[in-house]
Amino acid sequence: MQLSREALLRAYRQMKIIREFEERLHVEIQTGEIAGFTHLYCGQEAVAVGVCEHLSVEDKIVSTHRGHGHCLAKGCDVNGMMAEIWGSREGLCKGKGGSMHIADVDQGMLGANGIVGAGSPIGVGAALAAKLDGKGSVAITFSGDGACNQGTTFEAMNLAVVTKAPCIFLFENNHYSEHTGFEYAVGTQRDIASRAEAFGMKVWRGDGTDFFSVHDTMREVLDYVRAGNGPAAVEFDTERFFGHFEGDPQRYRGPGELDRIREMRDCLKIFRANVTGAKLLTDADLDAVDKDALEAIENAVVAARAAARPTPADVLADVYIAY
Ligand SMILES: Cc1ncc(C[n+]2csc(CCOP(=O)(O)OP(=O)(O)O)c2C)c(N)n1
Ligand SMILES: [Mg+2]
Repeated sequence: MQLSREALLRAYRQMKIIREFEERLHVEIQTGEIAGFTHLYCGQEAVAVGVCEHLSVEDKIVSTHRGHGHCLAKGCDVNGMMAEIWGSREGLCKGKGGSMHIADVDQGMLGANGIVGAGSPIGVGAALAAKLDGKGSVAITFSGDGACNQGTTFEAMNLAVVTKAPCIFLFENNHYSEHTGFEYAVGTQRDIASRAEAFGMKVWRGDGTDFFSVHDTMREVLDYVRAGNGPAAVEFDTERFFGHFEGDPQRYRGPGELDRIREMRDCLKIFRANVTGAKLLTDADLDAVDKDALEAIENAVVAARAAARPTPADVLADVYIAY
């Protein structure tokens, strides 16, 4: 299905915002101003955006330790995200979550997660709630190629099948689990989707470096799950441009690998080539979005840097719900 000019510009802007957010964090983290561990999503933007452009706030997503892109794509505020990572009181979680524990329930973003594989059971719970609501909304759990080996993921997939939960198990195969290649660590012949299929659900596969492949694939997956057929799984082949965490020297990469993926497998370059080649948008249209996204990120950094930090008196607030 052909997307409107407005939808194409929006998708590109979302991807570009994530890219600039991550590229800027990569620089800012080296100043020492940002505390905590950070895993950058740069390179995988087409997956988060190709998925979330189909969703409403009623649909829930559950993210991972590499969650900034999922949050931004699902509608979390850029300034609130940046302030959260800076540890500010004005952050989305008042500066208490930081990079790996950002959540925004109002946007249907149920949380990033420091525990690999912990998101899948949460997603099944959200999907069961959606099933009870009966309004056709879904839950999507993002997982990596590493998380596909976790027992929690297996249990969640089985539970979703037997309860016919409208849950989508979405695997972003970026070829590494920390420093371990998926060729070594995933026993099913490099194939994650077939593993999900063995649990009794329908599966799809797509090219995670191509926004259109993700978006088209997700239209089919979502139609299937929203129609009440139970869960589904989808595997997208993608690339991460930075280390596993910020500071990772990446000695496990092959010679020239990073240059090659930045050159050949960059979802932003691929999007630009596709839409300009098909004369849907011009380079000038996209350059204007680039400029706008850069400004938005610059403003977010200035605001985050100036924002107040939590005080000692804030420490025990928001820990427990008050009834
Ligand atoms: C239960 C658990 N085991 C190990 C870790 C340490 N750890 C953090 S991220 C990660 C790799 C995850 O790989 P993958 O699922 O492919 O996600 P990616 O980092 O590629 O996005 C590991 C082993 C953890 N956080 N939780
Ligand atoms: Mg991985």
